[in-house]
Amino acid sequence: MKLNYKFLALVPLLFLLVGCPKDDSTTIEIRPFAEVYAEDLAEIETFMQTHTMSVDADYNVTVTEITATNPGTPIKDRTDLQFKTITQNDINYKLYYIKLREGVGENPTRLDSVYSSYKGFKSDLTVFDAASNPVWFQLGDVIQGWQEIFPEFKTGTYVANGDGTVTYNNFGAGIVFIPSALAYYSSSIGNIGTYTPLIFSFKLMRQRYKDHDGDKIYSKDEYGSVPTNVSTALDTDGDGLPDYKDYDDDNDGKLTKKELWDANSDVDTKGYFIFANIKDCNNAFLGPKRHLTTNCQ
Ligand SMILES: [Ca+2]
Ligand SMILES: [Ca+2]
Ligand SMILES: [Ca+2]
Repeated sequence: MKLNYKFLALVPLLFLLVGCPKDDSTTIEIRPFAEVYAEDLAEIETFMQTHTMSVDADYNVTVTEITATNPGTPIKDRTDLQFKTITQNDINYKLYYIKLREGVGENPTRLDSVYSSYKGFKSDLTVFDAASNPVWFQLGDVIQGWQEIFPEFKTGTYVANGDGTVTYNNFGAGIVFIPSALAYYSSSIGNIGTYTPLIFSFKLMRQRYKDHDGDKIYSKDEYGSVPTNVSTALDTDGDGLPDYKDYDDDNDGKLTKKELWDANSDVDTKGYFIFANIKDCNNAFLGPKRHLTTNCQ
């Protein structure tokens, strides 16, 4: 078996974008999604029934097994436990999570970058990866479970202390229980075996909106509605390249950025076009935005 790793600089295990292609000599059996999910869900729900968690003042989470000498409320019985349903492979995956604190700043979308500290562990409490100091990464480069959960949280505030350190306050913090199909599934990565549900506690300090095609419209705005699934991204000209990756959304030969500059479209303090203020061909808001209309330059 050959593994392809795409490394981001100076980052630990979580940040691997992993492919697991077959080579000529090895056949990898991919198990049915429904069969694996049934096992994963049972493992996750059993874990939540048999374990309890504590949270310190800085939102560090400690999970321990419930025993006679270590009693506690099962995670499954916590009133703040909730789940998000992710539908794919004809399966409604339950992504259980707890919002310890939502945060007070911005919600990233799955297209954006986040600055996060985290701890990842398996249901036997083995920690396979952790970053106690926050690190940046693009959600598009990491496991799907992260792309799904981070948009549910907000960033915090931060102050520079003048000595090179920064203090973060009121950041989002949580824990998430990820079925293997939303993680590495059939791949074996480090000490994460195949078909392994993963558990993460995490904090969301900051986020950065991305502009994939450099047209000065944030990807989150070009995507379409609220990003929930990559396959729903808008592709105005139908060329297979979604608007957020397309320099010329309406394929009229004039760059999106140039169309909007020439029309004196409003920009924010960072020079990005204010999406809500982009007008249509008639300088109104009644029709499709001007850069999405081929006869309007
Ligand atoms: Ca853009
Ligand atoms: Ca396109
Ligand atoms: Ca155009």
